[in-house]
Amino acid sequence: MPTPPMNVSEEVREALARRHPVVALESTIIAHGLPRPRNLQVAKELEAEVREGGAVPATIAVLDGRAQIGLTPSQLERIADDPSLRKLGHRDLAPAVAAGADGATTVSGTAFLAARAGIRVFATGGLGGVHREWTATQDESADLSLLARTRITVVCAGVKSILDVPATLQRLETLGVGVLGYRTDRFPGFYLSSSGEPVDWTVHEPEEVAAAMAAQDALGGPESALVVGNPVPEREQLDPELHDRVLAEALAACAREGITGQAVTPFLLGHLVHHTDGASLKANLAAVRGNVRLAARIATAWSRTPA
Ligand code: PSU
Ligand code: MN
Repeated sequence: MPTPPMNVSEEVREALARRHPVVALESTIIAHGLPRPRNLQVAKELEAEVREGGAVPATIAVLDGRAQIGLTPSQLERIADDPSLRKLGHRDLAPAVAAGADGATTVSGTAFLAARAGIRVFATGGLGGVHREWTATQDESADLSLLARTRITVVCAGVKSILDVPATLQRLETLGVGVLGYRTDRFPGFYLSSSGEPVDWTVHEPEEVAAAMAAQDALGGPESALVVGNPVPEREQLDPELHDRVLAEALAACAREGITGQAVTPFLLGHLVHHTDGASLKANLAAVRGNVRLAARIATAWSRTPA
């Protein structure tokens, strides 16, 4: 067997070997989801939050055709600074490796690589999902199908509210991906605390998430993920009226400008930041920070769960 084109940083490797808590972080949110130069600062803050929570951060990206699990400060800068950096879903990993390319990994790319490296807990902002207008475009993020066959726990503030949330929840059900609401019986709404949609399972402590993870393993396959929906606190959410109005404008602009494929999500997120005067960015950051903190606690509870 050839060795996989993957470098696991020494810190992450040691932590995994000792069963010390590790939290995977994605790089697309840094490269394509947040405005420069704030994005680099956020990338560092997120890693610091993981450390404060007693876990080791493993930010994941592809550099010079090799998957990097755990980035050095200068590698993190490369991800944040390069405006032409590619966005890599899991299907893009092989071409990127073969081409010796650089790229930021999405939820699907990150979850795949994290699981390959033996990392069980992953924090992001909002998952990708089914786009509105799906009947015309069939645009459904590859995040969903990858999570249906990858044993990883993803802590997120729901799915991005730019999407068709009920359709995305339906797809998660069809694909057999478990969804837990963290201290809520409503699926979170990314920029908003609640999407208004119900979730079937509510947990209140990280230990309960770890128990569900252990039960997944005890039951055996299929190797699906566990989604933990962690709402942004209400006082930090985007004003729902502003959200609905600006999102409607963003969707109209997206259609008018003929934006398609991988460009849709960054376009919509960017439009919201601009047209809410940064209020959507604040809510997005609050959501991601909360998720990273909770992920560190879940990884800690998981590290204490008997193997
Ligand atoms: N969460 C955020 N901002 C982001 C993303 C998630 O707060 O930019 C990224 C993730 O990497 C996710 C991707 O996988 O958006 C979804 O893109 P698409 O819809 O093209 O699959
Ligand atoms: Mn898409």
